[in-house]
Amino acid sequence: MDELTKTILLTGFEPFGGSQTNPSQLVALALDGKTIGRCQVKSVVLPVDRTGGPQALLEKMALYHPNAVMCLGEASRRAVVSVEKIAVNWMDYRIPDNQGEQLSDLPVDPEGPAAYFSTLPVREIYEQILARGIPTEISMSAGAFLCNQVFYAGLHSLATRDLAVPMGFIHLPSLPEQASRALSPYASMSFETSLRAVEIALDVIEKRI
Ligand code: PCA
Repeated sequence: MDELTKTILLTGFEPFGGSQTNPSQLVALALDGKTIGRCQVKSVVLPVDRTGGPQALLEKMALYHPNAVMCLGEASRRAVVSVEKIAVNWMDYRIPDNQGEQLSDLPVDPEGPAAYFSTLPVREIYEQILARGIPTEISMSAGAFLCNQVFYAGLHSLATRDLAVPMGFIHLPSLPEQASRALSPYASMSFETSLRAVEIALDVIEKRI
């Protein structure tokens, strides 16, 4: 029997912006402890909090020493799975975080570079998800809220410590139950489809680490 020698840290976010749920949290928790090839998935739910969010990610990275990091978030009103290519050194929250703080026009790290590329195989993940019949895209912006901030903070931490641990981010659409309750209903994706997309991404990552 193959030994489980590798760890993939998988993160989701708690609900935010008045929502009761977050698909990224549900998908991350559904995969916690799962075995993918030689890898074990360790899942964590991050707070939507300007300090607590990045802090929780960096703490779990220090605790688990993962071989890869895959972060998930919800992008409400996006219709397809978004495999993020770029994290930018900019925070310009469109809504307050769960502590009521709304940061405007600030760097994630004043010492850091303008941006980082994802260090996961973005195009391959996108192609594999698409090949399995799930609508997806390569996205060139993870926004300027907590998802981008955590994505940037993780990549910056790995880069400044010279750690060759691949890290990336996937945004998931809202769930049908969220999108149908909005004043003007919008596009959504079922939990099962989002879960499958993330499993496909983890399969690609497993083969690379
Ligand atoms: N989505 C937000 C933050 C938490 C989440 O799930 C974002 O796109 O920044």
